[in-house]
Amino acid sequence: MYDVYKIRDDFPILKEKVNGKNLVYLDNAATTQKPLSVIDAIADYYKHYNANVHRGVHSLGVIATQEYERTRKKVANFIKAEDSSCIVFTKGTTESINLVAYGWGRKFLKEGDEIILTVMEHHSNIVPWQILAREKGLKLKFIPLKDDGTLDIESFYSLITGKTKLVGVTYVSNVLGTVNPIDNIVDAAHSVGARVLIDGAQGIPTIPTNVKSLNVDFLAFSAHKMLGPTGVGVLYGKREILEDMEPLLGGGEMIKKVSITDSVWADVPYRFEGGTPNIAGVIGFGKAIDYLNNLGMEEIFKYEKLLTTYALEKLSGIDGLTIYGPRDISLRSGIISFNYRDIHPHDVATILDQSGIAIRAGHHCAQPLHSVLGIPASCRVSLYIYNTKEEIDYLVESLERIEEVFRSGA
Ligand code: C6P
Repeated sequence: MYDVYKIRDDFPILKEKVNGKNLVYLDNAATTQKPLSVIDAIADYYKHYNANVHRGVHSLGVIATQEYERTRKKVANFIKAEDSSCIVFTKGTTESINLVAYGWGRKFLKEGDEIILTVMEHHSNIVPWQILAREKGLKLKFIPLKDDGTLDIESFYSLITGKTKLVGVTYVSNVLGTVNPIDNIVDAAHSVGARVLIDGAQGIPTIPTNVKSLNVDFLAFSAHKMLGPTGVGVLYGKREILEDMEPLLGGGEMIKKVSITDSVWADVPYRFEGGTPNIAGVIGFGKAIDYLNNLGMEEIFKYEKLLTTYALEKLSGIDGLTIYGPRDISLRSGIISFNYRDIHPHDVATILDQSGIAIRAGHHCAQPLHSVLGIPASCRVSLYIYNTKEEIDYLVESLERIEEVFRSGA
């Protein structure tokens, strides 16, 4: 196992003080912190070889293009994709899912076709489908939850029909931490000829993943939730599916030939990367992947399980604290949402902030899930590679103090 205290030195922000206290950053599901190697790679690009990609023959343009494309190969290796042409750079998971909706869905779906999603989806994997459903007359169906916060797979089997054309499921819930059974879902969807889109925003950062053995058709994820910069995301698609898709953005970079009457699209993946991309961000993302690979994804996965087990045990000991999501560690990740007595989640987060602790409070862009849970909002702690048991102890102490503050009316 890697030495968590040692790797913390690689993250300059972890030495910051917030409200006079050491920063305890427990909002990793929103975005993770960045190691120096990522920050330096971005600065290096601007300092030493800032140029556009895939255009110039001059030396800087060649270096920038090589570095940009090197990240594409790293991403392909990271998720064990067939090859790097299956990797499309976008600006995040949201754009990747929209690209599937409009590049694939708008072309291939027709009135009466059905899409199955889950009630635990982030808005990013609901709203694009609602827009398309309105445009095309599609039917959206939702897999419900069981009481333990896992998906009701039996219901899923009964929702799936010959009309199902797409099943869109989050790998890991950004609220419950539930890890979904992707292989069962893929098998059932493929048995009726439906495509499968996995929202990997919260799964890819911690679960060692092989897209070939999972046999998913699409996988979307964001660099910023796995040590990389904001403004960079990935859509993985099986090559034969990408080749049949339409671009989302028309413009420079994504064409082979343009006349005033018509255009011919570039090959995949460039067809989907119209305009100047986030070059510095993609290069920085390459360093983030190096960093994760150096620690080892299996080790990261194990450490997250250890820390999550510890956090669940400690949080469960707090009187009046309700945790949502599975208790079985094999079914969940390091995202833990809860409510504390009848104290509003925003109050909890604001008071914890006074102790230097960053957590998220609200609906976490998953309002349908909160409706199912029967709550308007929740507090959310989300762990990552650099968090420690001591930070969890400090969180627990600080939560217990909130109770005292409220009881004393201070
Ligand atoms: N969830 C959270 O605090 P973007 O913003 O495009 O990088 O990722 C969107 C997204 C899609 N799916 C899931 C499961 C997600 O968790 C997110 C982002 C953040 O939970 C910000 S709302």
